[in-house]
Amino acid sequence: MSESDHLLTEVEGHVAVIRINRPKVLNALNLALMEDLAELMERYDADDSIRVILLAGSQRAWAAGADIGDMATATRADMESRDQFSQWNRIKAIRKPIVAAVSGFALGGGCELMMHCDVVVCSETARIGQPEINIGVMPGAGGTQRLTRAVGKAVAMDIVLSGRFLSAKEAMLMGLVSRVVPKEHWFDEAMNVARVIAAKAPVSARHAKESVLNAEEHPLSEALGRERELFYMLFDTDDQTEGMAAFLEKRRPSFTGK
Ligand code: CO8
Repeated sequence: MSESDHLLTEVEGHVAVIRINRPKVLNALNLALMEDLAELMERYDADDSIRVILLAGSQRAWAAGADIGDMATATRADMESRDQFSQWNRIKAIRKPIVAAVSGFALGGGCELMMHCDVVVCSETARIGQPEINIGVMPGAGGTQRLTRAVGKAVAMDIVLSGRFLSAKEAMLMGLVSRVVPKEHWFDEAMNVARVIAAKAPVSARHAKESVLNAEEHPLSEALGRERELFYMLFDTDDQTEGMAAFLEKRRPSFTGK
């Protein structure tokens, strides 16, 4: 495992694991961490040997939000000149699947980071929310938009305006997380999901991710048009030939990402 101050990384097969590591502040997200996270993710996105990125917090906290200490005395001009959302845009642009392993607090910017991930595996202990209103601000990294698209207006309003924390079970019922598992399995189950996705055809995974995300951003007819294009493009890949041949020959496919 290699180590920076706030992010720990390791690679297992085709899965790159990044762990957020600021335990003293419950993995609060500061500018330097977000910059390093965006850079690491871009590096893995460009690395052909990596097929899936697994982003994890600790058992106690996925991330308890943006670092309040960094913002407490900031003015509007300070916040604008930091241009912190450019790091979030870089993470949004990652093309490979990102699996989130979430345990404990996923709050504010932590919930927003979770919503930037593609498959969210969540411990039954998770507490998820957008409590910015408790400290005199509001969500700023997509919390009012992605949350509303995921859970609908009435529930999003409740979460954003009351600042209450959801249990993992509630979040699951609302479609905000993909799976809830017993607390001792939160990381292993996320790793299993990452391994399963890493065994699939990588170009299919990238195209499928793009297409699902298009549902959030584009009108239906436009997104359907792009889906069709992405589908056709896969017929130019070796992995389509291999996948279908393997099925007909009743053997496991061996995907190369070509
Ligand atoms: N920032 C900085 N420090 C934090 C944060 C945070 N977000 N959350 C917790 N900490 C620190 C605490 O100050 C405390 O430090 P110390 O031990 O030095 O006193 C330590 O972590 C442990 O926290 P608590 O003692 O409070 O632990 P509890 O178990 O009692 O409570 C809670 C845990 C409920 C998670 C509580 O710490 C809490 O409410 N934290 C703040 C949650 C919050 O308001 N998050 C939203 C922040 S604003 C935001 O995310 C805006 C996003 C905008 C876009 C993103 C831009 C980057």
